[in-house]
Amino acid sequence: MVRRAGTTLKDPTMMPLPVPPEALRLGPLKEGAFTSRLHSERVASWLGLLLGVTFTLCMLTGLWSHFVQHPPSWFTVPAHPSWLYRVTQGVHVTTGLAAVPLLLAKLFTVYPKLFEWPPAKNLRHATERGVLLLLVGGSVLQLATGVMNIFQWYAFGFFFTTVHYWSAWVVIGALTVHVGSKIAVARRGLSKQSLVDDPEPVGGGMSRRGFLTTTGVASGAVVLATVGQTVSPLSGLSVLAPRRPGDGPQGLPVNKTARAAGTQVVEGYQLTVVGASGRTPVMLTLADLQGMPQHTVHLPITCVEGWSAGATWTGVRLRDVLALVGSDGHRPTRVASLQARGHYRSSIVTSGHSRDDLTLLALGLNGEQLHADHGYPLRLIAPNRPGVMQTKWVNQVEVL
Ligand SMILES: Nc1nc2c(c(=O)[nH]1)N[C@H]1C(S)=C(S)[C@@H](COP(=O)(O)O)O[C@H]1N2
Ligand SMILES: [Mo]
Repeated sequence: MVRRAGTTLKDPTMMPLPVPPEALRLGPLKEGAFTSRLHSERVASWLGLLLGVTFTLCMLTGLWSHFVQHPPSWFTVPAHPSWLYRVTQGVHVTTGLAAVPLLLAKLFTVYPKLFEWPPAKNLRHATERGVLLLLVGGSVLQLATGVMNIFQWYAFGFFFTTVHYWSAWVVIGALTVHVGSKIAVARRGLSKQSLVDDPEPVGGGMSRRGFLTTTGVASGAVVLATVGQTVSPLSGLSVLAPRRPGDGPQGLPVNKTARAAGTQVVEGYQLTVVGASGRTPVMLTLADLQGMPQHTVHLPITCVEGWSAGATWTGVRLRDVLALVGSDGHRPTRVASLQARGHYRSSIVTSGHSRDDLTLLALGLNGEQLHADHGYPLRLIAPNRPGVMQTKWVNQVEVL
């Protein structure tokens, strides 16, 4: 979008922008302030399409993750397929990361529009620009907090989950309005005709095609450098992933260590099982738990931050423990830990999971006794469930 006076277009591929009054023609408001051929509708449309696809996948999987962690009363999260959350959260984090280069390229392509003149032509135009502010601000916030969360860098002063979730709704709303108002422009930009109307300019510098290809390659490189944190065979490529399958004690990454959680001391351990009110709680020692029927399952830990790793777990079925206090697992159950503080010191298990054969209170991991950092002496492991809900250092099970 080269700024030009009037309607005398030398290059019909660039959008005409009216010029401000003489006195204001300074800096970016000057005529011809933006000369790059990359500020074109065709480039903006292609990047918009790619962003639309990555954002939609990222949002749907993100909403699913929120839903699973905060299920409404009418919904029971299914325990199967057991790998589902591993896939949806992998897609969430991967598409979010892929969107980073795409968003930067898109912002570069369209930023001359910031200096559009007049700033607001009418109410509709002013509203569209206001919504754009929310869209750009919200998207930058989403991607920045998401990336920071992956690296567990909580430099912001707010609780990540709440801000990431609510700003997602702002982005969804603003994106819907934006796509609605730009659909005609995007169609034109993506059509074959746009290649005729908007040919590759001759001369030096980067071509539009080259810019799009470079952005696509950057986005693909980001994906390859991180996707191995959940796709184990690619873990060797994952130079940017902070955690990979195989890292950590017993071949499994750790988010919170026993030291950080303050749960190293477990002398005289007992599991308290609290049934419906009126029933006497049942206390189980480690020997009691070891004396119950043992089961072995292969299930992944899937951290919401995007890493995941499969492992083999051995222990007692949650179902069998609940039966000791006369519960059939239909009521929600709180699984709590020795940890005194922290958001993830306990989790709720609903009937889809408590009644499932694969839901264990595990004593062993990959053929050994649980490592302290993996929740010794006892941890919850259930299928199709976020890592934050796989409570470690369990010392209480309570039917709600
Ligand atoms: N009590 C307790 N359990 C917890 C956590 C915690 O902070 N406290 N972190 C959870 C998170 S965020 C993840 S991803 C998994 C990590 O499991 P791992 O350390 O066995 O790999 O444990 C979960 N269980
Ligand atoms: Mo996690």
